[in-house]
Amino acid sequence: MPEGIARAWRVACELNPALPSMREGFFMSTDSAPFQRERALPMAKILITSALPYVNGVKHLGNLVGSLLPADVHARFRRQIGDEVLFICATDEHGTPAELGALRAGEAVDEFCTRQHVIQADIYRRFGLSFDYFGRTSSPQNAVLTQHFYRRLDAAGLIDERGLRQVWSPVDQRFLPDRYVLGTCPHCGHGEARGDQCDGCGVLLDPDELIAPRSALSGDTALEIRATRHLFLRQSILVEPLRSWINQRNGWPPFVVSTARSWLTAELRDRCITRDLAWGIPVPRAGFESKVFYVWFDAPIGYIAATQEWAQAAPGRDWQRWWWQADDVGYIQFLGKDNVPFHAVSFPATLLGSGEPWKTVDVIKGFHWLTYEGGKFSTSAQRGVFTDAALEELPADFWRWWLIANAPESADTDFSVPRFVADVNKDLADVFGNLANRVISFVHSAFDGRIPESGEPSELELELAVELDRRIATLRRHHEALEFRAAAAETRAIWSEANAYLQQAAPWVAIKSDRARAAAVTRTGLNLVRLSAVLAWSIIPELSERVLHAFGCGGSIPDWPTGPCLELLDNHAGGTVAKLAPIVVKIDPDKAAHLAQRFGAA
Ligand code: B3M
Ligand code: ZN
Repeated sequence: MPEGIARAWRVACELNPALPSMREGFFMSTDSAPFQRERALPMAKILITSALPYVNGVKHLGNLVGSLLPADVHARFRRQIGDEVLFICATDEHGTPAELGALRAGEAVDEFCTRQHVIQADIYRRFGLSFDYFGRTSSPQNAVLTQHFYRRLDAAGLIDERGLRQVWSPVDQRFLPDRYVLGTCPHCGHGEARGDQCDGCGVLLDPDELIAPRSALSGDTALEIRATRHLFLRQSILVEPLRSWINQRNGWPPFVVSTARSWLTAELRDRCITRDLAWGIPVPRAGFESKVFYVWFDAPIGYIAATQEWAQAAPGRDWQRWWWQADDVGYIQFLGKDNVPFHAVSFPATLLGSGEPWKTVDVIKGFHWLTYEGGKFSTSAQRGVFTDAALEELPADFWRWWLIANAPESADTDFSVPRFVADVNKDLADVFGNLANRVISFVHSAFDGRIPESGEPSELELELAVELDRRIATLRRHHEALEFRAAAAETRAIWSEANAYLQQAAPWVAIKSDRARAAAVTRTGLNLVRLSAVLAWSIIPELSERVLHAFGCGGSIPDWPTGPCLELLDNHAGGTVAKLAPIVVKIDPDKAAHLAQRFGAA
């Protein structure tokens, strides 16, 4: 340990007797003990899935923040701390939304899905979502696996064939799913009510309640009610295994636990897992040739199937170590609150009911809604900020930052253009961007772009280091506990701390009288900038990369800092720092007005 640091450390101990990491030999150790706190999930192999976005169209910011983005931030963080991560997602391609989407687009369903999958994959790439694999539930793997689960459940006596009465269209020559039947709502008179729900008054409906029902496909009004047969998963007899499974889980947000429990206490209904659709996974059973599995039966199986796709895409990959007898894997699912019952009850029912050693989820991180200027984001009504439009306007990290800093974790959060613009300008431009650009331009004007080596840390740097040690430990705890808003707030607090230090230490003043002091402060400032970028990388990867590139260390996963900050801040390895163009350009009033006009709720 350099003598200067050792001396400084002794002073730090005097300054702060409560220092957690004050043990003998601390500096010698390269382990991360001071930062190792109790972790929500202490395993080092982490499987992460985001709810699978429906293929039927470009998603809005609410979909992004409700599953995809926090999953990405967590995957990135886990990679930074050295965990082995597998981050899997896919498009959810079956069911009526895909069929209707294709119908509207005038395309064959499979072509429609292929095209939409590519569009979504491209958007997520541009948002920096670091999936290990982005698959499709229409893959052959998913068909094989879904049929496998059906057979296992059937063999276990968990499948029941039951007669139902359903709407038949003579013109379409098919049974119509509830939402394919349109008509007048008996409650509010809305003329475009669907057979499952009225968008006029929100009431849940059955198709036979509609006045003057007609087919959404052909307009056929000569609809009949005919007998048909469907398969039911007998969830009711799985209540006790499910209850004890849920009781063994930890770290779920309270609302996720209560949603799951409410499904298990209210008499759990058997679930119809087949549909009269042409598009979907065929049901391997006599008499079911014209039917497919219900989209919500095959979609979560898609997590496993997409892992198989990933494994088949390159040699040396093993999907089973993530899903089969994988007790050493920590599995976290990210999803919006409407998806909780399917992940906390239905999918576990499939996995447990199979009687096979499949990996089930450890932590379900559910999210509330992002509302849009006081109302609902809506894909069907095209209301809100859509992910493609968002990227046309501003860099991905602007959106990523705001969404994570305002993630709807414990309640709904409202998006509004003025709030978004104010927050981004303040946090990213005034605090983060300003910090990076100010320090890097100073090292160029005063030290030729070289990280200065002279000068020693003073008490000011010691206090700063002690404070940062504490803050970095806190930040890591927030990430580990999946507390996204708190993680963003702590990240911002670290940037502010860095700015406050520079304001106080003022190297641009010191340089006039004490070059060694200016050197020490500049070195500290540069390391603060680098550290700020490393700590923010999971949330704003692109901005962070630009900063790290200036230090010659971009392009790879930046390791989470494990040493004491006093050492980190005094580091002069690396030699030079490249010039850095302003990394965050503020959203000016004209642009803000344009955003308000384009995205403002009319
Ligand atoms: N596609 C619904 C949704 O995007 C559905 C999720 C499937 S997760 C297996 O909200
Ligand atoms: Zn109505």
